[in-house]
Amino acid sequence: MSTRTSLPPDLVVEKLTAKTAPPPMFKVILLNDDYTPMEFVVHVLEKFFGKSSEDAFRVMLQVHHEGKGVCGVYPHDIASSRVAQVAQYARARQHPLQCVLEPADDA
Ligand code: TYC
Repeated sequence: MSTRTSLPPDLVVEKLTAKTAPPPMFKVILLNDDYTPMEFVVHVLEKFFGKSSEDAFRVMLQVHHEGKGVCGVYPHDIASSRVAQVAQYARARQHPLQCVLEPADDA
């Protein structure tokens, strides 16, 4: 009666896989500069990336010492909107803080 039972099982599996394939992910990378106050960077990491104060402080220090660090990993629309929000928030307060996108997926 049902046509499903007569379908080759591999066709069903392929269709489900294509429907649930995850979107490409992007890292939001925070860049160091010599002028933005450390407290402001910690505040941005808490406000826009949902970090605890401990995590925000750790990421801020990593960026300060190593030049860059990952704030979070998101689908493209969310990642680019976080970058734009941070740029606008920092610029409105005369800080040169910058973050950029980087593809997170291999290949
Ligand atoms: N280097 C800055 C300072 O010494 C602090 C800082 C940390 C700035 C992280 C930007 O993404 C940054 N005030």
